[in-house]
Amino acid sequence: MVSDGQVFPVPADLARDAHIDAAAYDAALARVEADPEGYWRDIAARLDWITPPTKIKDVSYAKEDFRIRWYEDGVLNVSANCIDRHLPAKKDDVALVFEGDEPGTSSTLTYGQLHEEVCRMANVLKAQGVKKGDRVTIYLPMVPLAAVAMLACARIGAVHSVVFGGFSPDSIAGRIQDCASHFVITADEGRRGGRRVPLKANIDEALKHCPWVGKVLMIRWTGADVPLKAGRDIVWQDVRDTVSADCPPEPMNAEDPLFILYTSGSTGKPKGVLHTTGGYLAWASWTFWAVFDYKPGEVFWCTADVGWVTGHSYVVYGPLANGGTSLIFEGVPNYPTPSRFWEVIDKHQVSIFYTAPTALRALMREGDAHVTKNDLSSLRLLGSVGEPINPEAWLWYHRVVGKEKLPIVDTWWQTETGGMLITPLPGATALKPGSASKPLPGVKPQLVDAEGKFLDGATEGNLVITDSWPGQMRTVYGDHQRFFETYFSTYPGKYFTGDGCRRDADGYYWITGRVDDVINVSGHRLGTAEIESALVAHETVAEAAVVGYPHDIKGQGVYAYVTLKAGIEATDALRKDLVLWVRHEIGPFAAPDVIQWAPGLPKTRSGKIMRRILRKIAENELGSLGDTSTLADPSVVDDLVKNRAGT
Ligand code: 6R9
Repeated sequence: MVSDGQVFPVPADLARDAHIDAAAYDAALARVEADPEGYWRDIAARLDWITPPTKIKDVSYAKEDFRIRWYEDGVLNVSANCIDRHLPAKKDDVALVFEGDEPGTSSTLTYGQLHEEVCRMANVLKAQGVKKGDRVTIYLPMVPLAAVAMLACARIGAVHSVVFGGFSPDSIAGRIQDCASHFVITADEGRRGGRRVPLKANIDEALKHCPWVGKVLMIRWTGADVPLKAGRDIVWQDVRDTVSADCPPEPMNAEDPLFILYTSGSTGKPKGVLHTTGGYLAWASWTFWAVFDYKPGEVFWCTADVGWVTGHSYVVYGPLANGGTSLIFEGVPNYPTPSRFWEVIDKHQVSIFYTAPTALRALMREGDAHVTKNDLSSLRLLGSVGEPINPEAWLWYHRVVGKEKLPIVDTWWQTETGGMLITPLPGATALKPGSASKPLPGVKPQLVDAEGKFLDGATEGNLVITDSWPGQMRTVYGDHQRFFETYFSTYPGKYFTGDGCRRDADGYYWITGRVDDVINVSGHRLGTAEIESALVAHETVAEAAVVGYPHDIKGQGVYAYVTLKAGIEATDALRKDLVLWVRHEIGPFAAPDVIQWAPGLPKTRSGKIMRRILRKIAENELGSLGDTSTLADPSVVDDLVKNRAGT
């Protein structure tokens, strides 16, 4: 590994002013061992409780008495914690900065204004019959009203399910069905990279399969002339002023659900990851404060969409729970030019910038001048999330964006974890390019072998977490059994992350990527099974197997092996058709990069597809295909190797 030896110490000035320096980190590690109850109580004390919790933690990962509960007798409201508690002191402070897709379109929302918008939307939801515990599906562009919609749900105790604006009508319908939501919040259209996204049209299409959805609240955003369905569709701008500008926050139990967020696993349909109120917010709030070392008045910019967990925790809940200023960007990194990110940083004087390696790799290719022609002196700290960052991209980020001065926090976490678990603390942790470094205090990672045996010292294995933290997911919505089976049955008594990982002699963790059938394409998490089922739903396809392969920009690309039905001709036109089909079935980001026609797939005699071999062929590691003798028909491998598609 090129950079193992390279270590970047903590800059002295940063350590001096940081919330947590090396001594404080060590003290926290010692405290959480000596007095876990007290440590976790203090984390919860960051929040404003209506009734502070007296029960702190009640967790068992064992099958017989499986349960995960944090702060279970506490009462609070998330929206009150994100807004009301900062009032009146921060009434005129900016909560959200908005930067539109087109340069020159920006605006701000103060905490006072945010309070009014959230209260009004909460009252509209109530007036339309939405009650505590109801699920509300949100399908919006990256605009401040997306945060408002989430907080409005939280205010009245409704459970939001945000669906990323890139998902297709079919994917939306599946997510509405799974949680039986009766209410949808959307916009006429979104904007992205100079193009329009037909959000309302996608909802209309999705709702053909969800006739029980009684109401759609549509925000006029681009002003496009979209049809409205009488009796079902309501326009936000028409109803906003018909309701009161005040809405008392609903007292919620700490373990009441806050949101559902669908994410891909190795098998089956996407899972509804459920997060609850107290533990999730405590963890989002503390990690934002600790890892970004956030100071009042700073502008924080996380480029993730609110449709993903990173947007939930670090665009909306973490920053606002800290009374911070969060920037919401509607656009993409390369529109209108590859300078856009850096121009936005100068324009809004961003202090802390948090993005994904895939964006950095794409921008790195465009040359340094796009970055260096901007000032960037407002920046104080950089962050990375979503996939392993290769040392080359890390070093470029550090040198060109960070002028060799700014620390980079490479934060490892998952939808399931609610917030960061393994990450440097900028004032405490020396950095190694490509390593997410060390666990946060109270987080207990271990590496295990295939049998679940703990591996000590410098080693490589599967990453498990042996004890709970407040932000841990509580269940798979509607399928508690699946929650247990997916995460706690592979290695009994431990939470299995699905990631492979190496630990070096200094105890630094290096995530090596997923060890299951999940792939990470441009930081978007995709189940290969989902893409396969989309492909076989096409009338020409008999069978399909999808694997990931290394992709320079996206991290991983989608490589699909497709067996056509008898008599169907394998043409380039059909190949294009299938790519479009997957875009249409799931969303553009899931489209295969490569389709290889496969007369047969390598299967064991019991009919199981040997993905290991397919992965090797896709990765062009033809010398290490391994043992193919157990295959029902070893000759299919020769054909696949011979006709391998160039990547
Ligand atoms: C937050 C988020 C989770 C998966 C995770 C891992 C990968 C995320 C990473 C990282 C290496 C990092 N991942 N952060 N790998 N270094 N800093 O991305 O959630 O969409 O659920 O994806 O992403 O493989 O298991 P999610």
